[in-house]
Order: sequence, then structure tokens, then C-alpha cells
Amino acid sequence: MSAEAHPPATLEGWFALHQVVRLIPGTGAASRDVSRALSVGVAEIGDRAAAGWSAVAALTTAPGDFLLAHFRASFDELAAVRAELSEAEAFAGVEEVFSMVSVAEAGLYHITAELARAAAARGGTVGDAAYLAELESRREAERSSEHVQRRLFPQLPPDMPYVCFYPMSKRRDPGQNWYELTLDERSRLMRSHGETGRKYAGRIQQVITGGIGFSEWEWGVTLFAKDPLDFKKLVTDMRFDEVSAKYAEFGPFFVGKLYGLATA
Ligand code: 76R
Repeated sequence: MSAEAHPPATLEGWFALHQVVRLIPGTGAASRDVSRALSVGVAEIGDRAAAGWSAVAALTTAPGDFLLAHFRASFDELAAVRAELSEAEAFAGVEEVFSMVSVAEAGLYHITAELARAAAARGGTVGDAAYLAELESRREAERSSEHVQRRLFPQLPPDMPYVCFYPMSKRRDPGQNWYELTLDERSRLMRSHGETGRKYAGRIQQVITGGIGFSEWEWGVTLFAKDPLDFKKLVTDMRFDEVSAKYAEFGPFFVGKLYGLATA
């Protein structure tokens, strides 16, 4: 791994499971009954979580009828949630058409890039003892900040009932490969991304979950809004923001409205 292109340090929080399910055609399951059963079943599961929450949204377009999102403290708890739900009566009339496991993540681009520059300036290297000691203390400071806590342990915003979920990856084409950029360059691009996003403060809440190693997609993007039109506006602005314009690859979009929620 070259010193230039090393990954950013990350902090991780709750694990996430996103499930898109649809009514099984021909089973005669009335959508109203299934949605009631699903919200009750998911609420019960959410209520039993020691930490985290589960929520259900009614999706507005095919191929799914419902989006289920579960946040839990451990990978094992998510597996248990999925297993339990698949057996539950609430699931009798539905089948999963998409699912993704990921973990709430904060990428420390700025700090990692700064420490790499400091290591080079003192004639050291990324990953040497001085680098690791400084990284550890910076990570701890970040982890305890309220801002990062909100990213790692995201809460459902009570006044934002609309939800938009999509998986995405960063491009790895010859000559246009995110993973070959220097960390300084990725840090610069992510700063600009954050500035674009912050124009939507108070209107959109984003939850970024990392899927590398868990999923064919690298990130899950879960957006909550008061007004669904803000999804279109923000995602359009992001398309023109340099990092998305050059490096973003998108999966399917799932959009709808939350109607059942359970927090622990
Ligand atoms: O300042 C900060 O702490 C947060 C800055 C920030 C990071 C690090 C941020 C801000 N995002 C970050 C990371 Mn985001 N985000 C997306 C999408 O549709 C698209 O083009 C992309 C999908 C949207 C709409 C969005 C919105 N963000 C990430 C990452 C991880 C990348 C990595 O680590 O390499 C992805 C994949 C991603 C994608 N982003 C914001 C927003 C919004 C609204 C903000 C500002 C609000 C906030 O600070 O929470």
C-alpha cells in the first residue's frame, strides 16, 4: 500500500440491516393487513432491542412494497432480527427482494490526511508508532464528539417521515479510480461534499453506513426528509458536486414514507 493512497481511518457504530420486501403476488394478502402486521411485528422486535431501533416505510414504487431498517449494536443481533422476522406471522405474505448489511461509519479523511503529512514531515511513515499513538488520541476525541456520536448511533428524526435509501459505490475505472487518489485529494473532495450537504441542514438527515466486506455495495445512504422534494434537490446537487460527478456509482433507489417506528 503506498503512503499516498492509504485508506482513511474510520469509526464504526451501530450495524444496519436494510430489507426491501414485497407482497407475494397471488397470495391474497391484503396490503393493509400486511402493513399493519409488519409494523406491529417490527415494532415488537425494535422494542426488545437493548440499543438501536427498527422502522418500516411504505415504498411508493416497485419492486418493493416496504423498506425495513434495523440498527443494532452487533452483527449477531441483526442476524437474529432477520431470522426472527422471517419466521414471524408478519412476514407470511411478503418476500425479500433486496437486503444489505452495513455499519454506521464516520470516515476520518481530514485527520488521516493531516497525520500522513505530519509523518512525512518528520521523516516517519504512515502506521509507525508515533502515527498510531497520535491517531488513537484523535480517534478518541472524535468518537466522543456529539457530532460523531450522532453519525455512529443515528436516531430516527421524529419530524422527518419521508425516507430514501440507496446503495452506492465509488468508481474504480482505469484513469478514474477513487481508490488510487491520494488521501489529500479524497479529503479535499469529501470536504466539498460535506459543504454541499450542509446546505440541507435541518431539512435532510443522512445516515451513512459502510458495506465494504459485507455487501456488493460499498455504502448505504439513508436520507430522511420533511419534504420528499428535498431528496430530488439534494441528490441533484450531489450529482454536480465533484466527488459524485466523477466517482459515484448508484444502485436502486427506494423511496417512501415511514409509518411504523419503534425505538429502544
Ligand atoms: O461534516 C461532517 O462530519 C460530515 C461530512 C460528510 C461525510 C464525511 C457528509 C455530509 N457525507 C460524508 C460521507 Mn454524505 N452523502 C452521500 C450521498 O447521491 C450522492 O451523490 C451521494 C449520496 C448524499 C445525498 C449525502 C448527503 N456521504 C459520505 C459517504 C462516505 C464516503 C467515504 O467515506 O468515502 C458517502 C458514500 C456519502 C454519500 N452528506 C453530508 C450528505 C449530507 C446532506 C451531508 C451534510 C449533513 C451532515 O453533515 O450530516
